[in-house]
Amino acid sequence: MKATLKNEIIKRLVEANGEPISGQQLADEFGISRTAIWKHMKQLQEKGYAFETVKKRGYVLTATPDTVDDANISMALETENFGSRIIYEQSMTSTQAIAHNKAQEGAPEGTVIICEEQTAGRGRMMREWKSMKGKGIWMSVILRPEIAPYEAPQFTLVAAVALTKAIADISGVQPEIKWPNDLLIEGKKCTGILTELQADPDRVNAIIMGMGINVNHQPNDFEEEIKDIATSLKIASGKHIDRATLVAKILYYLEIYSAQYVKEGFEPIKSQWESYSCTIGNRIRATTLQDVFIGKAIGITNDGVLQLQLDDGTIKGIYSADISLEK
Ligand code: BT5
Repeated sequence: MKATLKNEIIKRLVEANGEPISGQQLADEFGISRTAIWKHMKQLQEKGYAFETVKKRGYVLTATPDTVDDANISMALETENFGSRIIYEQSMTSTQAIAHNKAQEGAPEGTVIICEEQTAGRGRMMREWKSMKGKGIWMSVILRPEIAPYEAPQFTLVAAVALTKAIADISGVQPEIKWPNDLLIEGKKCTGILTELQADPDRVNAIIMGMGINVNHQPNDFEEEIKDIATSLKIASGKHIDRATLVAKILYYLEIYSAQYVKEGFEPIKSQWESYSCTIGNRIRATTLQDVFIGKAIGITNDGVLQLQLDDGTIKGIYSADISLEK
């Protein structure tokens, strides 16, 4: 779907880089009346965009709101396709739940569902995911790779690499990946990934890639239950991060790495994953649904399965688990 007209107007004013553009010029370029342009500008102002009107010469964009709305993300996008459809609301139950519905209705690959606040954000196994208003990135992306269902968990690792690179580019802080779905900074969780599937027995229809990132939280913003285990990019970098720019960068890397994965498999991405990992080489405890295994994490396979060397020397492949460091 094409970006909305309002997004196009904002993009045009950003590209003008401080040069005023007249209402007439915008009207001509977009093929609508000057009054229609004026109405769009008024609505954008209500959303928090600010314009200086330079006498007789036109509009200059002077401020954008601190939101992850579609206009703000669109103007930073560098993707071919991801993010060309963005569904944004102030408040959602869970972007994951809405993305599932949209995927079922046939939403195309790269559709983004994003909000300022989730009232029922969730982690794996229906755990709660805290999603404070205006502070983080709470988003789900619909992917439609042509892969078999058993390959889908690898997308968590693909997303982890994309997220790590985007966060490092924008905040200057390099997170570490804790297998399978956490990003940590100095041992504390800044990001959680939730990969869910819509599939037939032999074919994936959609992957719903959920990503929760603590961005501009101050230490006091975290709820009691997570204040000792969570951190944010602001706490780690000391600076306020523009969330919309970070979303655009995440989509940029996600598009590249998911296409690479579909074409070439996990192997080319694996070495990057390993370079960011804080799991490999450590003695860990892996709690699966059925058992607990303790051993040294010696690597991941080309399929993304964690290889654990148990104390009796045998190697155990772990497909899904919660892990913690073991002394
Ligand atoms: C995850 O689960 O880490 C996946 C989180 C995915 C959240 C995104 S937000 C957008 C999309 N929509 C959703 O509804 N979900 C996705 P898991 O590994 O099960 O970790 C959950 C645990 O992390 C909780 O039990 C808490 O201990 C902790 N936790 C909850 N909120 C947190 C936060 N904001 N920051 C750090 N840790 C948190």
